[in-house]
Amino acid sequence: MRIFSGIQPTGAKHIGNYSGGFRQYAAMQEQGDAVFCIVDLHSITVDYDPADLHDRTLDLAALLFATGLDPQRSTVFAQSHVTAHAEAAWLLSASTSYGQLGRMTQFKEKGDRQEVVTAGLFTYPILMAGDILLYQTDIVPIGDDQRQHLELSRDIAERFNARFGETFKVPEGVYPEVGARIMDLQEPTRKMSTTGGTAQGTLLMLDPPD
Ligand code: ATP
Ligand code: LTN
Repeated sequence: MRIFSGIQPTGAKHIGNYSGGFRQYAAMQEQGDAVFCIVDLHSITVDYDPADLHDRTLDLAALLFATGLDPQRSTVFAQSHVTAHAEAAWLLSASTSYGQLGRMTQFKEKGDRQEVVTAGLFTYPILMAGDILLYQTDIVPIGDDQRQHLELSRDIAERFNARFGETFKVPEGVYPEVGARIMDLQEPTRKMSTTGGTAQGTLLMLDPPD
């Protein structure tokens, strides 16, 4: 069984990421052939500093190993090192509807916070679909906030298969039974997030115990 997930090297990682991401990754690597991708190409869709992104990519790899990913068992890599990800995004963009992309709530929320809304932020879910479909993925461990993107990935795979013949496995999302969406501790109507939450309401994985 092929397991695949991606995680962005932006922002400090918080207990929401731990609950929906890290915790599931370490548990799932026991169940099959697991591949984890540090999705640096996703992180350039919002404003970023190149040197900082480089450092954060390495820091995130360290955090993945520190929380239990075993490099002997799982494959961990940076998305930009495998050019097929960018290529797949272009090819799959021709099987993705514009209307469906416009309904993505993450695009609307993140777009509202940007001074300049890039085309990359809009097409971001196609890059994610390519990540998943390239590896003939069976299951994708993610948090509930990524449910809509995963459904879009499934739709793209089905549309492509119907048009060109069976090519891609249609992936299933796996969400934790408890803690699939940890809310901000100050603004409990929003999910905990370093990009969209409040600083006081976000508990970081590397915060000191007190
Ligand atoms: P943020 O919102 O903090 O910027 P993110 O969702 O954009 O984070 P990642 O760090 O790539 O980006 O997310 C890693 C994993 O953490 C994903 O599977 C995502 O679904 C999950 N996740 C993110 N926020 C939460 C949350 N508040 N509760 C549960 N899972 C979450
Ligand atoms: N969009 C996700 C990160 C992500 C991902 C993926 C998750 C990029 N590619 C493939 C699972 C599978 C996010 O914002 N957390």
